[in-house]
Amino acid sequence: MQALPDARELLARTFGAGGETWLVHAPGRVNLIGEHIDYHGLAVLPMAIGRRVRVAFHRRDDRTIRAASVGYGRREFAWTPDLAPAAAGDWENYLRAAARVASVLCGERDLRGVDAAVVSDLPAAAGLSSSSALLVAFTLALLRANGRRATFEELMEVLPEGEQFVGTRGGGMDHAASLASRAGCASLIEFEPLSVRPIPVPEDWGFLAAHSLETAEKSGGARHEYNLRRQAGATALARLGFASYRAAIAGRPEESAQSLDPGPERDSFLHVTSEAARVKQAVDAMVRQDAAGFGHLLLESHASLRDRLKVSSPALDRLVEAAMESGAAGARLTGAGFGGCAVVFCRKPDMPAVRRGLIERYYRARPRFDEERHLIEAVPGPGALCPEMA
Ligand code: NG1
Repeated sequence: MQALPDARELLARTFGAGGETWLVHAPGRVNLIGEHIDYHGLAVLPMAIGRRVRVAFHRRDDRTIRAASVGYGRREFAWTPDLAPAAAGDWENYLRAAARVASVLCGERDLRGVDAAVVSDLPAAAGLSSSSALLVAFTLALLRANGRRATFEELMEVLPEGEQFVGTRGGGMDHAASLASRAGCASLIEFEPLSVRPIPVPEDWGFLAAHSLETAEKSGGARHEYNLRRQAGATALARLGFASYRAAIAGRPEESAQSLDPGPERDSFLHVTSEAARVKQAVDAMVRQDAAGFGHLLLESHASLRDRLKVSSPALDRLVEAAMESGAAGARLTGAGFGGCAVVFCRKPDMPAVRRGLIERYYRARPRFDEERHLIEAVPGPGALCPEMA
């Protein structure tokens, strides 16, 4: 991968020296387990990673927002109360979503825009939440430019909603992980009520985020499919007469599912309820340092995403298989699916062999492969609100 420009330097080069320069960061995340269940209010276990979006900015005296990003170009718009989306798929939508979110938190009066440079070492559309990291980082920049310090809870009230501006009816996992993760820990994120419990990752456990080399353009084609999965799960719940998935899980979900017709609704219901149980078991396995048990749960999660929710792809299935053939303890697709990354879990001493095996078995035949970009060691890092990110 090309060396990234320094965000401050890009800011000065694009918009001039300006006044005081501020910098905010927001990391991407890899979800270890708990897929396609956050939007049903169920707990998930992601961790923030070292790769992140950085925004360097100057505060302006008017309500104009100007931003530049290498590879995505320059954008400019007026920060008005009634911001509408830009063209579908345009990165300006994340800036506009951040402006909407920030104006809810700041109130509408006397808003100050920014000149900003955005730099990221997170591959886009890869299931590593580069889009949420951009939304989080740009929101924090706008808040800071307006002297508003928002709490984690306040941000979580508005960020997931803000993302829907880009067309995805997602959950809050990515924003919570990007904001509140702790270094060295995975984050058990619960919703209703919102909480984040850091779960220390055993010292000798390692994770790779391995790209399938097929992109998951969630603001484009995969968006519709993603929303259909959410819809199917919600319809199944309503048909069974449960008020929430928590209530369904408290009963006997496997038996309840029998009264649904075979098809996407029943499959979604079974995926969601079984995945919720796997998250709990995975936390226990991590706390007990039971690598074999944890790895097995990742494989079960992948099978459920592939066979029931049908969000995997032949490439992701092959990648998971290649990881296991290479000595991994477990692997599964991570994020929404439809392409993007798999998370590969192994003992740290086995990581070099797993990496080599993946290159040999999966990437060798794929010339687009760039190790720096597509086979990333996911080291559990701090979230944007952690003191070490200030
Ligand atoms: P990705 O596609 O990795 O950003 C999406 C959602 C998550 C969650 C996962 C599936 C957004 C911003 N993110 O993640 O909330 O639902 O899919 O588990 O919509």
